[in-house]
Amino acid sequence: MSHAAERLGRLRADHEALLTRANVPAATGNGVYHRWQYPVITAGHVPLEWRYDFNPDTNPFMQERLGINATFNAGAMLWQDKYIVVVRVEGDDRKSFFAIAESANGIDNFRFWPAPVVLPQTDEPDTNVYDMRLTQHEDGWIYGLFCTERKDFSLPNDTSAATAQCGIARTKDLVTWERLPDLKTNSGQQRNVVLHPEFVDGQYALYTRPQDGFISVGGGGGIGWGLTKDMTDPVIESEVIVDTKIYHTIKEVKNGQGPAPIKTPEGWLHLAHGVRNTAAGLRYVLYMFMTDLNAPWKVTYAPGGHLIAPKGEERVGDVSNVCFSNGWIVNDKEEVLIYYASSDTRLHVANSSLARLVDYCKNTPSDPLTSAGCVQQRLDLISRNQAYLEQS
Ligand code: M1P
Repeated sequence: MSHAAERLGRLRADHEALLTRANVPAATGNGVYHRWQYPVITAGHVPLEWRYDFNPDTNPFMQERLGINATFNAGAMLWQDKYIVVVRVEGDDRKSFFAIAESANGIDNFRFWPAPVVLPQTDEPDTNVYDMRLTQHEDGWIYGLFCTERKDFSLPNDTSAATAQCGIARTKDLVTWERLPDLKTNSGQQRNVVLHPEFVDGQYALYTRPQDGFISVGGGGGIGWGLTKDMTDPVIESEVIVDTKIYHTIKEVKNGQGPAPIKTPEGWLHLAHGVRNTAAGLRYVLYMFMTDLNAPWKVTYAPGGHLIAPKGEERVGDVSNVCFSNGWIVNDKEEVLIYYASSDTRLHVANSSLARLVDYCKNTPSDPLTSAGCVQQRLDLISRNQAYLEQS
């Protein structure tokens, strides 16, 4: 057997072992959600035929020809009884693309579909695309909203200058995608735009994230909300802020809507990311809030602090100290699987339930915004516990 053939055999065996590895629940959680020991998708999960030239004549050393750097920030949905994630796959060349992987239980054994998503282009081609949010809209389409990044030609000599806007595609089968025009708003740039699953006042409703620059949101105050009549000509004339950034909180620098919200009898459940600055750079954590069933732009419950923050190995990666989520799934048992990425490198799952997440949102005290207020919250909890222990 040639060296190339023997090496390919070993690569295949290792790949299959990774794909079929059973996931294991992590040690006791906090009662809100449960982490799992292994990431659900890593760069190593990407099919070998996307990376290697299998022909020993053209690849005698069986070298990786097109490497994969990271697999992260995935949209998610149930599709034909399978848990589907639309993964941001990033090549060694830094460009991201979308690829779908599926699993029978949503916890392990994810396998990519045979080929990446072919995303049609607009008249202004994307340089880079990432972070697709999937929405099964009541109009019958599945929409994928994502960030389209292009060179900022107003700064021709700055090779880092970029612009971010909301790209839009839709599909009925997750295989063939129709590209729609990019979203137009009155904000300079947009990222983390998400389509609400229902019409509001007969219009499409979108969560936005107005921002002045590519990284800095500047005057853009938080997660926004706007309406558009037509997704084939998507224009938002005015945005209101649903959830603002606030000094000395987990969302002091910026925030962004995660996946499309989940409808419950008690309101819409939202997952979002909040960003604060530290001496070691930005820290991204996940947090939740709920909005009114009939007015999804009005916050009804805002639990203080983070839901999920990067922990242990999750803290290290290409962009360290980052938790980010743009996908979650509710199954028919009302379990909620939260797909979150760590440090822009790999994808994890945490499981919870609608009941637990609603309880979390309704009963976790809001951030009192001062140390003295936080001490008072602890004192109240301690005295309630003392009273409970004395009478039980
Ligand atoms: O690197 C962390 C995240 O940074 C961006 O998010 P935001 O627009 O909120 O700053 C995105 O590029 C996201 O993909 C990335 O995970």
